[in-house]
Amino acid sequence: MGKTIAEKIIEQHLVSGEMKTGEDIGLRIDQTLTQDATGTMAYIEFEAMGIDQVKTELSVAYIDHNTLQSGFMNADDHRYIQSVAAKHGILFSRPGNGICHQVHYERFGIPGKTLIGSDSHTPTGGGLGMLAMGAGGMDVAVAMGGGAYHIPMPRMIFVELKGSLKPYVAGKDIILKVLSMLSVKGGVGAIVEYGGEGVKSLSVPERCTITNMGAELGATTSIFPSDEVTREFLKAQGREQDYRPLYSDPDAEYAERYTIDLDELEPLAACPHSPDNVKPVSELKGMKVDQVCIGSCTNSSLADMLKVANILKGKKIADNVSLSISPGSRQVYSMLAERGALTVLIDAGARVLECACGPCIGMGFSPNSGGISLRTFNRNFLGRSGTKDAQVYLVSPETAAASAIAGVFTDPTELAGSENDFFDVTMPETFRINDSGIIRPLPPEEAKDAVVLKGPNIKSFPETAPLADSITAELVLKVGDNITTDHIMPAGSRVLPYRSNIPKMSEFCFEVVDETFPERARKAGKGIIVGGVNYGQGSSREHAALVPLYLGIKAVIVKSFARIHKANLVNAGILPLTFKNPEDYDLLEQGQELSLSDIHQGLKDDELVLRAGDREIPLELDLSQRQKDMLMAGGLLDYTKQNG
Ligand code: MIC
Ligand code: SF4
Repeated sequence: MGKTIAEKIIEQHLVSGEMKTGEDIGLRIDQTLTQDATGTMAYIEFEAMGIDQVKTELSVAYIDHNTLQSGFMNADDHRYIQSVAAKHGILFSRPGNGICHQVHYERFGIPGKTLIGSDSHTPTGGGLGMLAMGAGGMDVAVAMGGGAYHIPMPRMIFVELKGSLKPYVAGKDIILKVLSMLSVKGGVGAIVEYGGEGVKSLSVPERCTITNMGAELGATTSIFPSDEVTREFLKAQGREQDYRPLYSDPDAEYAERYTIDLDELEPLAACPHSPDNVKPVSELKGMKVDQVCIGSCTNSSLADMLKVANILKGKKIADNVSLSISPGSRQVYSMLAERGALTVLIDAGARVLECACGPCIGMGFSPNSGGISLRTFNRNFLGRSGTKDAQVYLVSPETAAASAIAGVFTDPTELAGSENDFFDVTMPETFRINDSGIIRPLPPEEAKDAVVLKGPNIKSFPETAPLADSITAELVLKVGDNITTDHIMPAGSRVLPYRSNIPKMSEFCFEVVDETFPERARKAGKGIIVGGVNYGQGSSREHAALVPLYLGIKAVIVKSFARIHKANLVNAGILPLTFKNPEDYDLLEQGQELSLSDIHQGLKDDELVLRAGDREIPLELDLSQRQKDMLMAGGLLDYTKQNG
């Protein structure tokens, strides 16, 4: 039987399990990446494992999230990560060098290799033909130590792309189309593979926009073939030797198939507050816009920025609009300067920011009250921008730029025919290569004596305990469907400086849903959370499990989970349970006492009974043996200590 691209890479990296959908598989990991907001925890966990040098082919520590330094905290974290990286054989990408995913595919990604990163948008690398997955920080720590990465074997989804895009329609519109078809939970447990004639017309950065936002489908990852376009890209990055062709077999089997006709596609926008709430821009035309933000790991490539410069050339942004532009990497930034495009952006009135996540993670640029913000980013969850009542729309760079000039939502295809080709947006023959923003680690013999520098904001890991056989606890919070990790553990400039300080972070837990939660959970001492479908979608931040652990949460009972968050709960030693009959969700009320007994036996049988007053509610567990062992031990760190 023929194989898909992902199956070929999985087969080459399989260290345990069988490649049967849903079965636990262990994969050898070639490369890892971390960013600073999840990195401090990941390296504290790595240090706890007592390993001198990383065992991967390549590990890179990026600083790109917490670049607002309005106190010592972020600067201390950067210094800690830099010193830990130097000591343990990890490359360090300095603040200002760019967003992890953008820099990684430019300078390090290799088709056919496996990559895990402590960031949910790590699948961006799938645009280069890598098997790239987002993971919790602890999983990344284990992989750096040479351990396998475990996932349930995904089912395969095929998206055939036909034809080619019309001018001013973008890669972003393709993934928004896929989101409108599959929804934010349609990719859970799946790998989305792109193929068909249309693929050839898409550049590597366009492919990376699509695989990046595969995270919003809930997919394990997304992947493109590695073809001549990939070769040309790697060659232009001075890395042709990293190229290898990678295609699916003609008789590969897929669980689901979809087709998108690129010729038919029009500019789209994801409306508040979910990336799958997609409408054609033509329907939103004329709506007044307050803010436009261009950048993020989804849309900050050189070509994206040059397309924006072409639209802005000789124009001025509307008086009612504030426009931010963050180029994705130092390479992109310097090439914009070299070509004169930076001057065009500045002259048009853009506020050009450093190469970092910035507004995407609420590090500045929060919109005005009730503001309408058009962003080329990947997430528009409630409150993520830092302004709770802001209305955030996700759009392509073309739609963003056209709307910034007009001051109202504008369909960029209306610009077709006007002269907008000042800058050549096709891929350059060679990119500007300057890796001075990457600091190499110390040679192993020197590394032994190197000191790791820890600031006072770095607090220890929350306490864990082996799994109890029975739990009686209050239902401290009942939430609905599609709860994101941004709901559970908000980010933004107020909270991100405390990523290595779990006690302080706990003050913000579930803030957007219920400000009284942290206080109530602390008072209750022990608690259970109940939720709906796709609980924990979005980011890979393990803080969304570690903080509830710190607040005494023992179990989370939901209709269904998002993959990375469920794994993070297990890693933290919190029981992830699902309703056998989803309608039983309606029987439970916040504040009531719940109890679970015979948990150890239940773990073996994959079912438990929840007692709520006189009711008995059947629950299910869908966990691998390794995950059950982990829970029994008190989480991944305790499990790793016990099992070496
Ligand atoms: C995000 O886009 O939500 C983040 C911030 O990059 C997160 C990681 C984090 O919370 O640190 C992600 O996507 O995993
Ligand atoms: Fe950074 Fe935003 Fe990308 Fe997350 S989604 S890595 S915050 S740019």
